[in-house]
Amino acid sequence: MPERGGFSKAQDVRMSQLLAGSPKNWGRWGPDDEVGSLNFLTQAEVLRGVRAVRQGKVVTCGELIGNPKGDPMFPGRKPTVREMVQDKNDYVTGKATPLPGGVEYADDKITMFLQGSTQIDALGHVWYDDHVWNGYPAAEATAGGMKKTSILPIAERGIVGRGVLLDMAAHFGKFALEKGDTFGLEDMLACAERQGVTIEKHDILCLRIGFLQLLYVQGPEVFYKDFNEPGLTYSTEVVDWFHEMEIPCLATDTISNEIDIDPELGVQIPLHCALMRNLGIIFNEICNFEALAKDCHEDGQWDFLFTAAPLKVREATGAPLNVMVVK
Ligand code: UVW
Repeated sequence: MPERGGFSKAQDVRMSQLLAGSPKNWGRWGPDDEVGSLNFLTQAEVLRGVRAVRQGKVVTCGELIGNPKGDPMFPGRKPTVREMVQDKNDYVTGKATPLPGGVEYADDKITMFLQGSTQIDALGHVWYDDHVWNGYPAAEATAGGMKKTSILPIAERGIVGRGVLLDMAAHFGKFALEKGDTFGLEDMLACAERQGVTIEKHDILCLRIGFLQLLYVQGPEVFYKDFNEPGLTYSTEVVDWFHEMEIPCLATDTISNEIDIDPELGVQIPLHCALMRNLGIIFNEICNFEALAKDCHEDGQWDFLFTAAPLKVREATGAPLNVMVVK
């Protein structure tokens, strides 16, 4: 068994070294699988999620697109642009002609990064060692569009099961975790205990970090300076726990679902590699858990039916959606 610990920043750690002995679900659901750990969400698991519905409350967890205060974006990506294509003025100026019967309509379009708001990553979105989820060669899988492990199989299947929210920011006594703040498995379990909720096998794990809300408070200049999102940190214990608990989906209100740059190792987004690429866990990013967390603090119910279905975009690396939970 390859060594799984003992690495340090000084060693210029490669992901292939770090994760050499890390568990993998490749082949577990056959050589053609493209939905990974969503396979854990069987009909029985959907019904377990339905049993978490006890009040009939519906909360949506999509982030606002086109927020005048800015859309939270991974550096390098461009904000979403929504343009009006036709409005009432076009009829007034004669640019547009009413439909037969005198009906008029407005139209618009958006240009956006598919990863530029609340979205689900395709399983092939991130890789190392030239292979994406399930062992597909990255060169073939991603050539000019995702030929394998695109968002489409996930969009066709949908994500429905029992979800649990952990308010990690509140656990640390903060409104929001700040750049570079990290936490690990023990913190998540302590948070669950404090909230009085049990994380069960096959649960969809939702983490509130609060960090993206700081964009609206601080403004983009301060928010993006020395950008290093806070979040869950890589460790063998974290990876083994996700593996043993057979977690199908990790949803957070940050852009990357993990601390961007590991403070100990200096590597970037190792959990994308260990959890998404190796275990096939679906990443749902840039959720807005503000309303959900507020509601959970008020009624003490931290579990719910979690439902999500990204848009069916052909060959895409990810796709936006509006996550919806029912309590
Ligand atoms: C990267 O930033 C590379 O990915 P994600 O949007 O999944 O965080």
